[in-house]
Amino acid sequence: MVAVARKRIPPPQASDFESDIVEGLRATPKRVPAKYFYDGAGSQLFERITELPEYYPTRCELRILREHACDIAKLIPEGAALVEFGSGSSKKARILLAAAPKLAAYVPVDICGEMIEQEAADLRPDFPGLKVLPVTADITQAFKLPAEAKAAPARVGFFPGSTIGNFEPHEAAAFLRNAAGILGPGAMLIIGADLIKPVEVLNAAYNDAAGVTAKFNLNLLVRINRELGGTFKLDTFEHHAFYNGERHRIEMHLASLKRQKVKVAGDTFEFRAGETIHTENSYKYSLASLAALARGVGWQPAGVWTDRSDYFSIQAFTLAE
Ligand code: AVI
Repeated sequence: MVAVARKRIPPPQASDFESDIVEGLRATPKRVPAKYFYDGAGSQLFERITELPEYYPTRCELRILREHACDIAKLIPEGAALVEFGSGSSKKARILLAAAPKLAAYVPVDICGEMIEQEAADLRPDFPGLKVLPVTADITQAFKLPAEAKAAPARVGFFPGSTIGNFEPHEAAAFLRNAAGILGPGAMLIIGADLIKPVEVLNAAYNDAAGVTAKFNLNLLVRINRELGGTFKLDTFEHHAFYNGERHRIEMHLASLKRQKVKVAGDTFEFRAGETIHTENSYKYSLASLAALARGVGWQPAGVWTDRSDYFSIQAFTLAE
């Protein structure tokens, strides 16, 4: 008898979203990774957050960039390539690109390939001398730069938006280490980081009067209901955001208003009244604490700019040759 090799059919794989959500809801305390906020509706809600009167970070960062673009540009070597980590709309990079005509290339890097290809097409006519070389990649992992960016005399990383604040401190250190590996010896890195400030200002920024941040937080449950057959009743969960002064972070949670059971992806999860799902941390740094984190993985402080209230910072670091 001839043995016939049976083709092994792999079992259907749960998506990362499904396995991360189920694992997070099984954990104690319950948690969900903040990266899942950004579906179509979540991204639009975040755009609205950036325009809220209470949400100062975006306004402060744009102001610092506009006021100090020339000083920042002075640190950028002739012929360098600017590599933006998680570029999105490239709105902030445009300010640097306009102030530093000596840049030879711009490499926007984002997980959403479609969006950066579109942004690249929009940028090219505005900066005709610049090579725009989009890369689709996860910025927390190692990825290769295009040959032209590798061959440039220097590479300058750009990581605005205080996205570094949404990483746990060990993840932030890992990001800085990964960026050093990608950009290589002699590189520079320009980071936008939110600063520690009076607790009332912080709490207001994440509890806006119009309720947009609450909607942004609750949209996670809408997404779980839609994509994973969840049975969350939105009016039985409430947005909670507060500054945790010991850990220098805003914590966002969704609190169950009653004892209840919820189904997600075929599993049942029990909630006590008042029990929360921890949905986001937004770490706030001091100039010294971010510098210490960066120094720990080889980046040396090279420049700092803040707004008049010292609410937000743009910080530059360099790597030894
Ligand atoms: C994207 N990130 C820097 C925002 C922040 O402030 O941590 C996300 C956000 N969460 C609530 N409001 C804004």
